[in-house]
Amino acid sequence: MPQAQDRSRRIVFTGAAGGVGTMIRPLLSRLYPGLVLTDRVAPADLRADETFVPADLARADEVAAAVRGAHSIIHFGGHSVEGPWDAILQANIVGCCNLFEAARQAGVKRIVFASSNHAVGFYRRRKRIGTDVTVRPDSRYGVSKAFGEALGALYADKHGIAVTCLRIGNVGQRPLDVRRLSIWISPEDLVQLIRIGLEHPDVRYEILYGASDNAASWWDNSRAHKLGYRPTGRAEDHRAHAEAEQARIGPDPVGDLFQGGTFCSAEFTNDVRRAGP
Ligand code: 15L
Repeated sequence: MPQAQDRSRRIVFTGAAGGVGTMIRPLLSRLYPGLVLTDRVAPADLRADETFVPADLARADEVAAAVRGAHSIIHFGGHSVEGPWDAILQANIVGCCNLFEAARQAGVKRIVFASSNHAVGFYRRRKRIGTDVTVRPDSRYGVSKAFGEALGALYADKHGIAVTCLRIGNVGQRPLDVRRLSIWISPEDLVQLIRIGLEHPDVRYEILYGASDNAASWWDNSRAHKLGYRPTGRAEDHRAHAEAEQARIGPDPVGDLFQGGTFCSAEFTNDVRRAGP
């Protein structure tokens, strides 16, 4: 891992009150004292020593106010599951445009963007994929994450912002089912990846998989390892729990074929032989 850089630099964390935001906020605050939190509503357990700036990502003026004076941004805000187009458009597409543009205008140097495995969810489970594959989104949500990755590349190449896109699997204390044995990431490992995005001197534009040390992984995460990632979570340590949960869920004839699971089977009207690489 790179050594922590000057921690007095202002770092803004969007989505601080969301599910993943709530899990990693204490770890991030410890690493980066003075972290500025933003979301539409304040986290329920906001502490006196934490700074919160309310902002709706769909409102350019509010986003600009939230990122003013920032050196770096951890962008985890937005709609975090599948939803109707209007919700995805506003929160994730307009929201991402507002965020990257406000960052450029504010002179932000680094952005870590929470992308998702659903940008590539239609790859088959028997495929091992790297970060250089064509995106194959499994949902409107997945399309919005692919958009965010593309926007990140534009701002990296055109404006020199160091952008790291984390294609996050599923964050939690342990894998929830058999699919998550392949894509699970512990909060601690996710924070390691965020640190690489905020601190590693070689970052210009990176796509890294947000996964712990999972024996059943579908992803080649060698670039993350090259940048110093040393995950400590091991999905296999939780296999018995994941299999017991899976037995209760039952089969999904479409979702079980593809990496994105239920995001693929939802609204599916195709023939499975014609779907996904
Ligand atoms: C995601 O991207 C979602 O934010 C999360 O809610 C989970 O659905 C996760 O993917 C997953 O694939 O398990």
